[in-house]
Amino acid sequence: MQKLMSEYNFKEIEANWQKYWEENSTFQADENSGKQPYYVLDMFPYPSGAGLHVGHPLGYIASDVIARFHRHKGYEVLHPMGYDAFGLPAEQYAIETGNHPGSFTDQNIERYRKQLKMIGLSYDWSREVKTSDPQYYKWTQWIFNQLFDSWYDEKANVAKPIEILISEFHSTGNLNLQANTSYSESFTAIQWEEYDNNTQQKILMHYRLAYLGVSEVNWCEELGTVLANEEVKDGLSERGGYPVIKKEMTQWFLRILAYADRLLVDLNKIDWPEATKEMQRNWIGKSQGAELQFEVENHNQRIKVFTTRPDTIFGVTFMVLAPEHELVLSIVSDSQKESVIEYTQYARNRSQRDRMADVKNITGVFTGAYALHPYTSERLPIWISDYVLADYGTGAVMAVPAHDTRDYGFAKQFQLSITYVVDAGLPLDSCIDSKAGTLFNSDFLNGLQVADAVKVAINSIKEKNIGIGKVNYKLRDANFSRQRYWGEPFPIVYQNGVPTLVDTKYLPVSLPNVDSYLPSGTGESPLARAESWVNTPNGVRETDTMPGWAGSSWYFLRYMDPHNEEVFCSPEREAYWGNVDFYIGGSEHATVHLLFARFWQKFLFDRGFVTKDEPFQKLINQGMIQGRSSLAYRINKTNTFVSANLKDNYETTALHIDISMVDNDVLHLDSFRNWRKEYKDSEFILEGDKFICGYEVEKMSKRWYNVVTPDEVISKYGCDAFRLYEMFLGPIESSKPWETKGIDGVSRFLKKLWGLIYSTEGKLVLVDEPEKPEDQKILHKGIKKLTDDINRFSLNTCVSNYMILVNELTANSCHTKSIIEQLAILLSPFAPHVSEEIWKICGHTQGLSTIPYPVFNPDFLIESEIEYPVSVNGKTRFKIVVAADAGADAVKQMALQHIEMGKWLAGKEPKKIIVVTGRIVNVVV
Ligand code: ANZ
Repeated sequence: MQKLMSEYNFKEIEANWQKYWEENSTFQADENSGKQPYYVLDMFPYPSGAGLHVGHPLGYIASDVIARFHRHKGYEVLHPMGYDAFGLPAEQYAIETGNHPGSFTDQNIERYRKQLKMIGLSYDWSREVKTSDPQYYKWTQWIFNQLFDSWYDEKANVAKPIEILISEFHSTGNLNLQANTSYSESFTAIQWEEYDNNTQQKILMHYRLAYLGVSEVNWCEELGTVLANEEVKDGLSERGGYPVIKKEMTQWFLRILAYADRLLVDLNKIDWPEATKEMQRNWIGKSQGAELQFEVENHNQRIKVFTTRPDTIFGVTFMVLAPEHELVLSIVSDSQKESVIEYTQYARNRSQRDRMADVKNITGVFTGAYALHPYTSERLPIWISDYVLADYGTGAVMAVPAHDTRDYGFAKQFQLSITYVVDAGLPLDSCIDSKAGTLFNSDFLNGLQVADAVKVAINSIKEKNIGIGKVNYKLRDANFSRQRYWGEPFPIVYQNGVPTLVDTKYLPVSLPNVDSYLPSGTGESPLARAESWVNTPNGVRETDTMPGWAGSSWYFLRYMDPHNEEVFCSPEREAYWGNVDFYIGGSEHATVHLLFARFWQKFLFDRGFVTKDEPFQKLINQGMIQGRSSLAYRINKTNTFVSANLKDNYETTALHIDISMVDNDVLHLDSFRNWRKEYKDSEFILEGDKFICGYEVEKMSKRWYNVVTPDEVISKYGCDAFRLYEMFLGPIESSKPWETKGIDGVSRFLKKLWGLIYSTEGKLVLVDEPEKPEDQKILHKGIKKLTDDINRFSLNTCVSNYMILVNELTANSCHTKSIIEQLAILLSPFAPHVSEEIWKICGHTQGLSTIPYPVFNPDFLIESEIEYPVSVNGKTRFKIVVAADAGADAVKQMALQHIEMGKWLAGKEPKKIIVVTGRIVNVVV
């Protein structure tokens, strides 16, 4: 295939091996190999127009090391790659240019694929998926169909087919059911039979795991579109700066709340970073407490509140409703009506995030109405305030200012009374939100500790019939609708207003062509423009599309069986691979992607489509590689720039400049002058003969001119050097800046490695001879360290181990073929091209990717001789080398007979000799 090369020519070596792997389908996974499976997965990228910079491959290289290592360890490895191809930037591009987002996306994918291949990643490219491919989203739609046709049985804690629910309704109505539902009425079997189809369908909608509901969206009248939260800043659209208001719209939802508890508890089953698990716990936000009711004075109404602290019931001094609360308008007094309405309007358009985060601006209005304390009948003024969220708990709180910070701030602001009820040993002059202490001022709770008082209070409110114990979640059912073009169409047709599934045999429902990607202007998605697509003989199609996370919630399953046209993944394939053994990706996906993927997996598990109820067994979050920006300091109001160390003498402004014009912080002046017209005539104040730039470590981005691409690094230093260097930068989980010049170290290492095979004169120096014990010792020390480090996922220290290994073998002039062969296997997960080349030079005709990893043999580390330092009167004077199994007496004799010892003894007898076996000899003269 290629001639032997005496010089380390990485360009040729790397190109040849990449070709070899491709031609031989080296990394194609084979379900029938009889080997144990191991599934290594990267979070698949959104193919953006900018391509990859050196930060992106950090995780890809790390997972590739793990994949290659496991092939050597005898596993059948599945290591696939694909594209999360629906996304806002492509949509935006389509709106601006009128071009189809699909072709733009495909162009970007081309570039990504080319760059990924350049890095020598051992992907099974035959399994590539793209979420925007109709053959892929056919199955995303199919999963939606299953969700639509399922409900959640809370008794059995499992999702079941909707037919079971319907037959239950036919036999007993909903009286014996414990289902996750928003339906609160009861009906009998007879009543069910009497309902017309429309009513039955409406009721069923309250049980389906994919259901239609009403929710508030961000509506921008000027842009005629709904915006994502990220597209709204301070109540204005990010694009254009137009006002954004909240508007109620019917949307699709997924009933993830049915899974809240399992999503929480099962975190204990998986090997994920604790910080990521904690983020999921907080996102799910389970709180245990009570729901209880307060009567409203002179109204036939009750206010229901959720509290985690029913023990503080005697500390309630007022009530607060969310401004959107349904009771507000019916209880407000005439005199307060105007200010209440005004306040409601103000609060409506503040985002939930602002409302939660804003603790400084305490605002609110009195409604003029009073609630009655259920135990003391005391009158409690009812206020509205935006610190109470409409969609959490019941949207109302019993305020206990003495023991709740937000309530305390509110009471102080509006001079409301404060009653302390928990003694936590602290002075009673500020808010005491401690959850430990003894109750006082509290009737039947007096003297109890908080934890016990909570239980006693819940029992009491149950007895009094004013409330129940209750669990609440911060998690909301997931909004699954987007009013966008570039997403999966819903497999839904409305027949007389009733949403009906498009039968699986007619999937995929493909995206229609439209004449413009602009929103329709009425709040409907651009799909509404495709009238002939929308109107079918069977009814009117749903025009919303699915959100970006739909396709990414199950892609790992499709890789197992990507070309199957009958089913999303065959049961045999799924049973073989199980779940992902090793998943790597950025921590920005800690909640949305990872939570929804877990939810879908659990759902598919419940319905018997998969055998594991967690998708990702082990997870690692790689850190970010930051850019190192270069700065030039311009003296204010001039066109003169000053070298970094002189800048303090002037008033300057730092300017980001392109890092390609800077070498070792020294600016190339002509490149700078030619960079932009306005710098053509710049003047420079130099240090000596140089202009030194400042620098800043920050996000790698075009905006800061600090982007380094893998393409440029690989073309200069080679892919193996690039891979080693990425791993060498530091622990995989931590963020670190990129500095291209640091790559010289690994570059030298590779040349040194090559020197074990070819002399500087180009002569092959490998020898076929028995291994020398000292080389075996070096090698096996290396095997042990490397294996331990890979298993601990400490990849940066692996690179130092390689350096030590090659340095020591070089120092020993080791050119023994069998040692070098093992070295090639050890190195192959990190630097696969050069390793393959060495393996070939050693005489092998097949690649080394599945050659067993060398096994550590501790026998090689046993020392045959030991070196003892000999100290005389506390100071080391000389050393002796003794057989490792020599006894203390023999060591003592050797030390005394040593010629050096004669000098110190000068004919006298030593006063004392102590031998610490294996360590040291101490002589006192
Ligand atoms: C009385 C009380 C006394 C409370 C006390 C706390 C401390 P988590 O843990 O987040 O679930 N709350 C209830 N619904 C709310 C809403 N819609 N918006 C804002 N706050 C709300 O917190 C539950 C606590 O947050 C509840 O318990 C309630 O205040 C408040 F010493 O009730 B507590």
